[in-house]
Amino acid sequence: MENLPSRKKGRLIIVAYRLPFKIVRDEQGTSLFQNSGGLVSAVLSLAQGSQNTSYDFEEKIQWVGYTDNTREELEGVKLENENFKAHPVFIDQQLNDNYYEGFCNDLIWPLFHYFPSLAKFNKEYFEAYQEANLLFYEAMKDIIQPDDVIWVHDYQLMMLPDLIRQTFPTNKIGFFFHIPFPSYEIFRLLPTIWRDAIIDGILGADVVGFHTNDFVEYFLKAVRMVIGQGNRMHYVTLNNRIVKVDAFPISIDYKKFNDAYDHPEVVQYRENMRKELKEKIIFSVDRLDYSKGLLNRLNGFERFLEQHKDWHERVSFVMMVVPSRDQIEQYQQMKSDIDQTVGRINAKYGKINWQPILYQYRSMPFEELTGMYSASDVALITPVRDGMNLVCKEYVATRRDRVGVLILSEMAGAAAELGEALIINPTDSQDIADAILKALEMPTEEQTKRMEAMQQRLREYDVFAWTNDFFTQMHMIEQEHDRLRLDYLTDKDIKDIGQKYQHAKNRIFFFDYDGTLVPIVRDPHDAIVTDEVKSLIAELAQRDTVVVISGRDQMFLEKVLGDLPIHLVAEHGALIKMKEKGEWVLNPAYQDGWKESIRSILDLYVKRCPGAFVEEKQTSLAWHYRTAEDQEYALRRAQELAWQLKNFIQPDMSLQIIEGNMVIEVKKTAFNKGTSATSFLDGQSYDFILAMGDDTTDEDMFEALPDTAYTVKVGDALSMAKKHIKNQYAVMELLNTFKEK
Ligand code: ADQ
Repeated sequence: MENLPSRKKGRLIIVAYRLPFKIVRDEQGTSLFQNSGGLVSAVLSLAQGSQNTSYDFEEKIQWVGYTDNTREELEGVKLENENFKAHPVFIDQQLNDNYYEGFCNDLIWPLFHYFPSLAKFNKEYFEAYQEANLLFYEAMKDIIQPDDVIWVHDYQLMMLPDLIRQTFPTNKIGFFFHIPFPSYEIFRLLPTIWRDAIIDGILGADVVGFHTNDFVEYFLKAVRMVIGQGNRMHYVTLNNRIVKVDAFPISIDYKKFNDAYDHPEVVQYRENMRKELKEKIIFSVDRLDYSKGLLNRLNGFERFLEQHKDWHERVSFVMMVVPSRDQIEQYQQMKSDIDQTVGRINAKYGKINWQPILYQYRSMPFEELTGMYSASDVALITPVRDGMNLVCKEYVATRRDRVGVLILSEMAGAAAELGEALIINPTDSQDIADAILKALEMPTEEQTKRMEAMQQRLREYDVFAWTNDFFTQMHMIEQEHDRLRLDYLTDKDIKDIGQKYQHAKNRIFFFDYDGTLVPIVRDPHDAIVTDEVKSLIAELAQRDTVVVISGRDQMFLEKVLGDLPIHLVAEHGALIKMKEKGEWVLNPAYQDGWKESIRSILDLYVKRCPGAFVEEKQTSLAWHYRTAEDQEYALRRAQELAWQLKNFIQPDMSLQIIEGNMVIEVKKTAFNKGTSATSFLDGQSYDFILAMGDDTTDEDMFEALPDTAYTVKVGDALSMAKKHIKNQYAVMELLNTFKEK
């Protein structure tokens, strides 16, 4: 990790759909019952500072969230306990029905869990979602102070980060997404305006977190497709800021679950269960939800009973389901399907003294939950889609005795971390049945070996490490912002540069071509440098060293600038013409033999996009779409192409994709404008260096040049250059100041 400056001060504001405590009013007054969920303990650890290396939060945690109490009920009530100060958001019933039950749970939840047929695309839902997000913003806008760090949670608040950002441009905002972010094929089912609003909303944050790398990739693809913005190492560059998108797999309070094993009540509960139930216990616990694969699980268990009569009367499957969202029709239907299936299986296989499935529809207190975890031989966790799934982590953490077998769906985010579990496909009943048999027959030593490996991982990355990880990223993005800036050259700067130039003895200029020496035009062939610019460069070249570094090929550069006494660099550093030698030389780091496979992909996209064309340069391939007939369509194709190339190109191919202005280019990674520029400094002692460019590829040059260099970005995209200049005409004005007076 890079060196971090000392811990930052400020308050922490959490925004989540719900407040962290239930507010109960009776004759005695008002009581606050604090939740014991994972997020609450994680956030508390942040505030206590013990686990958090980046921030030193002051005061109590401010928590903004919905309450079902009315404004009148809470009039004059002190909404705080020793840890939290609550800022309630009041949403009236009808709005909440359309917002929370509707847009959140009747559209986003099913769609993002890959149940598009259950998703309801109601216009009123979307309007209510916007309105409710605004209510959250209204509830917090008056409490935000300059140093506050804001952490927004989950799919109920996707538009909130941008709402805050509009008025509070400098506050640090984090956003964490607790459910799967789906592949673009699913995401694009949302109406265009909705998906634009969701992506814009989330990108208001500085750091955007998901549970797994897959979700990160899917989100980045959605960003690329919706706003046309790519990313560099998970950083998305917006006009004047950057957003870091990364995976932070949420975890649990490992110690709390591990310690529970020896708690007297838990020990008692475990012993009772072992006495009362059969030789082996299989256990599952979830909220009632179609994403949790409850019916698939029952089918798998039934298949097991059908195929393994020798296990009849020896195994009990305890299935606990927590009531959830039972106002929604699909959930009611699912509950009745589960009731019926359990009834049918028990009737078919049960005996007077044996009920194969013990099913209960209720919540469990912590001691009972951990008692069941520690009594069970097998935990059977089979979601058909789950952002992470904490139940499987809790099961592993509770097993202080280091035995027990976890059967886990490959569709849970947690499967990426818990490879020692028996990983199954939840839609395949046979797979589940086979895993149950394997688990019941697994020797104790093997159980321990697998359990220990999983425990070690969870012990090291518990929920406190998770929050620390997130806030370290929040802190680091501040440093990153300091590196990238948007400062325009002032008249005074120009005067200072002019004076430095006059006093320097050995001077060198690096110029990009398109967008710097010539304006960007529709047809690249028309970008011919004017006589005025040429004479300015020619004059500079009499006294100073001038290098033009471009992505263009050598023929073009030769045609437009070949007659000037300057160095020319073509194809981002692959070909160099030194002015003294006057001939083009291939960079020795270049290796051929890669173009064929890439060319066929680019050609395919030419067929798919009328007007686009492939340019084959000596050392790179470029797919241009500036000339495409339908620009909007071409942009979508370009985004798809970039995505496909990214998936196709393996690290050992040493190829790089450059998304330039209306062009996608593939080239070798062995050189770039940075390595090329610095090669001109080797063995020389320049006391005046000035580099100018407008393209993303010029960033390599800005980064590589020494600190003493003047680096100037043309345009207003965030850059590593020290200064910005408005456009190509301003470049001319600047160059004019170097003219001999
Ligand atoms: P959930 O869909 O709620 O969370 P999960 O991660 O499994 O799913 O968390 C459920 C929690 O509820 C666990 O802490 C569990 O102990 C508790 N629980 C379940 N059944 C219970 C019962 N009968 N009685 C008492 N407690 C019970 C969403 C996403 C997940 C993601 C989490 C956290 O859907 O994918 O892991 O957020 O980001």
